[in-house]
Amino acid sequence: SRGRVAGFFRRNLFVVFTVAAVALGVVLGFALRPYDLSLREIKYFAFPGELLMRMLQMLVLPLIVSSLVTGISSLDSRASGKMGVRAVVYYMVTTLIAVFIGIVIVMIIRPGKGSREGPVANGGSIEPVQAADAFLDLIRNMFPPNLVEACFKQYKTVYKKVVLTKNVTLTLNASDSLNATEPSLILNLSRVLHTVQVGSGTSDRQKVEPCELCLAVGLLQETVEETVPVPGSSGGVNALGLVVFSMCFGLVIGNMKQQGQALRDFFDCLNEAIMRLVAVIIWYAPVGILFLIAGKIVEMKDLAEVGGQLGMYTVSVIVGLLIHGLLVLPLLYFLVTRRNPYAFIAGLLQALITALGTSSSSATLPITFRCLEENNRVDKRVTRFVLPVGATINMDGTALYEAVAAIFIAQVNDMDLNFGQILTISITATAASIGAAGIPQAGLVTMVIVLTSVGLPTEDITLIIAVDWFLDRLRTTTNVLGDSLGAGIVEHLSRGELHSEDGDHNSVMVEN
Ligand code: DAS
Repeated sequence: SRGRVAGFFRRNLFVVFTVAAVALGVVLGFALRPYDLSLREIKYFAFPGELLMRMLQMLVLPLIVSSLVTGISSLDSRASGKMGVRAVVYYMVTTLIAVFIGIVIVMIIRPGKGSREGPVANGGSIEPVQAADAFLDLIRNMFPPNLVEACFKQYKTVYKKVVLTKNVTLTLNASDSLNATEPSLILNLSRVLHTVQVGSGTSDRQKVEPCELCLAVGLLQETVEETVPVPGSSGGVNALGLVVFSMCFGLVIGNMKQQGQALRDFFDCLNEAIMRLVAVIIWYAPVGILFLIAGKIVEMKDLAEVGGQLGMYTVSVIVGLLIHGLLVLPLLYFLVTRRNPYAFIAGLLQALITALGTSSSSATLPITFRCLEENNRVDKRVTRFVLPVGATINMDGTALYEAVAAIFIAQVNDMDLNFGQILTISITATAASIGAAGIPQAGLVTMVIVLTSVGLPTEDITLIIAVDWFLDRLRTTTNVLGDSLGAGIVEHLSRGELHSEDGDHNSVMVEN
């Protein structure tokens, strides 16, 4: 009936706008591709998208602190303890299921069989600019801007030479110096030392000053610090540390009965203020997502160059993510809550599309909160506790992707993995997904851990970099979906504690 349709559109106005924005972004992106915009022009064009990312990122730090402190201090330690255990068990179980699905799929489809394809093997023509810029983007997302700016100054010296020199050979001076005809090896993170030699392929190589950027890349090999941007400063705070601190702080002031009331009110008010800011930003989100998608479409390499193996690898990851995200997780939700999981997912559409547009689950966090609390009416005491932790350590999409990518690279190297190695990949893929930051392409970098654990060549990361910007969006969307369904499941399992808490609250109100 007309009334019902009108009601649907009014309730889902944002979703309708955002889906339209994604479609428009794709059309605009493809319309602009023939103009061969330079990377700088693309950056300017996509600025409205960058603006959305920065607005959301500004909210992440205060949101994580205020929601965790408020969420934990509003529950007694017994209830929050039980809720925490349920959340962590859910995270581990779903992440391991995701890894298992990934391994089964990649073993069935076997995308890596046959001779080696891909840019490194057949001397494909990766433009120095694209590879160098892919590298710069990767670094830019991983480190606090001040360190990155210092490196960029140094790197631009190299970068400028790379762009100006004809038929450039970019050699990453390593223990066994890697001589590559393309700078795609620039992503061979595990072997970069402190000098990058740039030359025109003749003997007159100029030795570039030791480059902080290589130092940063060397750090990248260790672990990817999971940083949350600090509003107004150029630094980042370690997200895991922030989550642990906020939980402890919430426990402490939760136990400071009357004395802690002022602080509890302060953080509750801060959380409320943040969510009101989100209500404003959500109007701008469709515009930002339009430009984020369009900018990426203009920038991406010709899909025609994506070889058969890479195509089958992409299909493997997508099939795995769809099975996990649209079948396994909803089934789990239904088994626990006996409710329709797809109605729950319908309420999340705005967050899922934001994850698709930003490819960052931490930037999507404010929208995820709003969808769960406003659309799905999940108890705030659950979302405030479960979401910040989930967005930091629960990444089903990333775990599945890393298992598939590692086994794909083994297949390309004609390396038969025994059961022990498959088990190692499962464990390191799970650990790498916990360690991965909720920022773009974090999963690509933590994959170094998985490859190294089974002796696979880390430079083969470059085989899959061409499609990573696209798969990152899908795995980030799966990550957000996993966190959100987790909140619904934990709420259902904790309804006993929550009602008794309500009972206590009501009884206190009556006394007052
Ligand atoms: N982009 C990351 C996220 O935000 C996932 C990944 O890189 O694997 O969840």
